[in-house]
Amino acid sequence: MRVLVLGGDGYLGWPTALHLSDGGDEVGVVDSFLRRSYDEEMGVDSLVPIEPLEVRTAVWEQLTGRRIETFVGDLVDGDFVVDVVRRFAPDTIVHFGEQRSAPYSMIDRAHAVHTQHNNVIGNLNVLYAIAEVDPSIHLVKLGTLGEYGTPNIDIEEGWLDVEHNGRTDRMLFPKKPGSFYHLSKVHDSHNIEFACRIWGLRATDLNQGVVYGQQTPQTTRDPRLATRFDYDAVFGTVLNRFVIQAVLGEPLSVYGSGGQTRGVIDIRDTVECIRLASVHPAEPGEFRVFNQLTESMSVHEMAKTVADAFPGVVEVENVANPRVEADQHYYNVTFTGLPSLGLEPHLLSRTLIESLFPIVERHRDRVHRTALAPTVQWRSTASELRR
Ligand code: NAD
Ligand code: USQ
Repeated sequence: MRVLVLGGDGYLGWPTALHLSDGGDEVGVVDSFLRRSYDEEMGVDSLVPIEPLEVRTAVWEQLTGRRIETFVGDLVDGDFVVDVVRRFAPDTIVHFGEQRSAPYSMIDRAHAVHTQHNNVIGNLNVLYAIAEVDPSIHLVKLGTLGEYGTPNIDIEEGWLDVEHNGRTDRMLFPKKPGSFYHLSKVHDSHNIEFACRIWGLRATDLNQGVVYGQQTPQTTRDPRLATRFDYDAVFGTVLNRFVIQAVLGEPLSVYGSGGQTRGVIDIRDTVECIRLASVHPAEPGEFRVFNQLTESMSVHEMAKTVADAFPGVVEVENVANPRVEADQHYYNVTFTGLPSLGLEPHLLSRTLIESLFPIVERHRDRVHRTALAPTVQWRSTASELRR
């Protein structure tokens, strides 16, 4: 297959590009390096040092003989997107290329507008490029489990059979997301479903849970192939942050009571899910949705799992929740699509001990401890950022 990975310089896009290239696919990567510019804006850096994209691809080619073509540009520029899709002529486009932090989107008006403009317009340009260049291209789009929120009913895979006043229909599952970032994903999903319906495009929307981990079998072949690992309160995700806090001897920052429950997934399972979705494409006209998680647990259980696995003393602290979210709720996510395609999940407790604690120990001196404390307040329309 020829696979174009949008956002291929990011935390998940880079290891996915390597995983697919290693499996024999012809891979191209598109990125504007927007994520690297957020580091400068926030005054932080990935815990694990990362090389520029051209170094990464050169090292991969030296080691494997496999070339990854790179295209540097902005998905918000529609002409650029059409040009790349025409030149690379992919069978599959995997779309990771969005602003992906909920706290970043909630800083203030400018950051909310940037997030929705970047994500919604970029995705719309991708849909137009596919429709104009080759409608048979399969779009594999990274959505998020948080699109659904925490409804008091089972969460189905994207669609819901509804009976109302004696009539029935199959509707998109109702969404109640928790940030302007998560809302941008809902808007994307609606635009994709519409494009499948009107132009007959084929798409898989992967509603993925919170990812943890930093290593895949490909990224560990050379330190220069490492992917990023974020720990700060804006871009760091909960499990990665808890691991870093445990190693540094800082208390694990459980927001509120910690009863809020989320789906989680190991980075090695993320890249494999993308491969599985790509080799088993949606049908023409089909808007297929998979929920992409391997375990679900409350934030309190996540903290306990990290504390139990860590070979030392760990303190857990309940801090005032900067977000607006339910912390006592029903949560039952249907998750059948990807296991039916053959996914065999990794489990959190093993990954912590075998991979995550040693990585953090190796790079602990790079942590800016002040960046660990949450600064973005959901209830404020203009949060103060501490640097
Ligand atoms: P990331 O920020 O590390 O990577 C995203 C990449 O996309 C970056 O390299 C960035 O420069 C690029 N990008 C963003 N906007 C762009 C644009 N307009 N043009 C070109 N490139 C652009 O994020 P990630 O953690 O790798 O997440 C990738 C995707 O997966 C996102 O869409 C995110 O919403 C989704 N996701 C992530 C997680 C997680 O826990 N990390 C969980 C669920 C879903
Ligand atoms: N949380 C804590 N303590 C922390 C950090 C977070 O208790 O130090 C809590 C949050 O309040 C939230 C949960 O942990 O309830 C998850 O927070 P997160 O920052 O790990 O994840 P989130 O903001 O939801 O976003 C991340 C990724 C995003 C992806 C999403 C998947 O940044 O790109 O879409 O996970 S999901 O949550 O399933 O929508």
